[in-house]
Amino acid sequence: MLNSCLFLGALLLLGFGEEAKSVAPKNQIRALFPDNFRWGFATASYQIEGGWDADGKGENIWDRFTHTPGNIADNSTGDVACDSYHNYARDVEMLKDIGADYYRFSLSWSRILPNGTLAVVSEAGIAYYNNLINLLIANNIEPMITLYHWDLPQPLQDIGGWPNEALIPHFENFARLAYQRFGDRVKLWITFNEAFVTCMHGYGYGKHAPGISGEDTEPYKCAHTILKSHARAYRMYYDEFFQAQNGRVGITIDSGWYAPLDPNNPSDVEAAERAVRFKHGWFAWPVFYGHYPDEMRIFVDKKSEEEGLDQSRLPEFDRYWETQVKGSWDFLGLNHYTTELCTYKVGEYSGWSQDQDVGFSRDPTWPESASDWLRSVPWGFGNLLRWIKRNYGNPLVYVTENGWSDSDAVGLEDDLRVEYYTNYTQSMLQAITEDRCDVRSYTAWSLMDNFEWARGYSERFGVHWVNFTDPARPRIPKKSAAFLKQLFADNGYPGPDVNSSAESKHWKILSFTYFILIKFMLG
Ligand code: GBH
Repeated sequence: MLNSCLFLGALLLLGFGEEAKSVAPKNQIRALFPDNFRWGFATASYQIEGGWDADGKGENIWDRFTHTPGNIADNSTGDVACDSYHNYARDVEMLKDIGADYYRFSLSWSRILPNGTLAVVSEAGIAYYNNLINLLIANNIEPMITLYHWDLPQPLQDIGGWPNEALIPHFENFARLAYQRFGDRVKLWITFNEAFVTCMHGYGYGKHAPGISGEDTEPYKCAHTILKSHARAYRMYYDEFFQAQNGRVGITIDSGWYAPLDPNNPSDVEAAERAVRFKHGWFAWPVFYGHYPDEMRIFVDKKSEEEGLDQSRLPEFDRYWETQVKGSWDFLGLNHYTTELCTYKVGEYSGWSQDQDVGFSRDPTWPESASDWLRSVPWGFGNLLRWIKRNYGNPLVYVTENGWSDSDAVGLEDDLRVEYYTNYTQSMLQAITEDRCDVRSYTAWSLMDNFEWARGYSERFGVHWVNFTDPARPRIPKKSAAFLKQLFADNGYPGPDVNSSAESKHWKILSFTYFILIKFMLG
């Protein structure tokens, strides 16, 4: 009798145990981010401001590019965009309401310097940013400024743009003016956003302004100028401003995660590693170590030689620039969106995309966004963070962008975006709590729908929906805004964690079973 009772009890335990497990959220970590972890949103000047020729603003390469028919998917422009030039107070209200700790926005160089040079300084342009900065601070939201998010003054393109090293002193002058005029209140500076995109899409593929195609050499030259310009802006801050202003300067580098197509195939594994080095390493390696990654050096040098060139297409930093560029960071800004699969594939022509001998693909089961390049692959984020920790000695990382696109039709019920944010922040949380990656802030892209470059308004990344046909450009919070508001307020995913909640259930079932058993035995 006793035996059969125990057997019954054990069965009950097993059965209830299973049930307890299945009600727990699947694969979710219940944990908080570190106490000092910070949350924010990002935008960029050309994508939101509009006011393209307001109050003396000069023309930039995106004005020129969008005003040339055929360049933008829906033939749209950023002439008005979200009209934040007139609506910045509403943007601050949204940030306040959602509980953002900081706001990452960029300066329109030609709004401040209409010709790109110090020849003319626009006080109206400076006033716009002063008003925004002051309102943010009054609302307890810290400003984080990106100096350059792709909108080069047209006159500087007219002298050759980023492939021309003559731009270095121009950028240095612009940066100095920004430190001078805003640095008393702004303590977080990002020199460049995604130089990769500027160089490859702008000067290689020609899909972004200024629309130049010349993959073999132009992007490499562009990157070289940008890295030097970044280094100058970084060093100059320390020489001229740091003592008085005590801010921090970094650079934002974009990278996907690159995984081997077949993890059991060593050449796929090597291809994936090479892909991360060609993408993230192209910019980050010089910033940390003063030179391009060895793999890039070996591959591009070899191909250049085979092409019969007397010089490698990948330039080199001389001793002076090596010491300037090396160590030019206080934090590493990281923009991450997606993952690609890699295999060994000999390049077909000359240029960055072919020099690495990698073929890229996506797993068809990965959820699709409205952007053909963007799939949801949350584990890639954690892997990239761990790769950064391993390769650069666990640097301080600010995630400066991460986000998801959908189409017009989706509207306010943006469940896929909520899912993306959930899964990606979970992957980051794991990298922080379990692998001790030094990530200290997370910035969602974007505060609101905006001008998505070559895709116009056809791909929406915002957590606020913007009506682009209404002159007032009203903004309405989507489901994802409510989700992030909660995440920010909780600083993670609180609650009894999966194990302990299952455990407490376990104890209840156990005592209940023994109660029945004892009752049975006593008759
Ligand atoms: C970031 O780029 C940017 O910093 C931000 O401004 C942008 O809005 C956001 O992500 C979302 O895209 O139009 O076919 O030439 C992320 C990397 C690189 C992805 C350029 C889109 C253009 C594809 N982006 N790419 S195409």
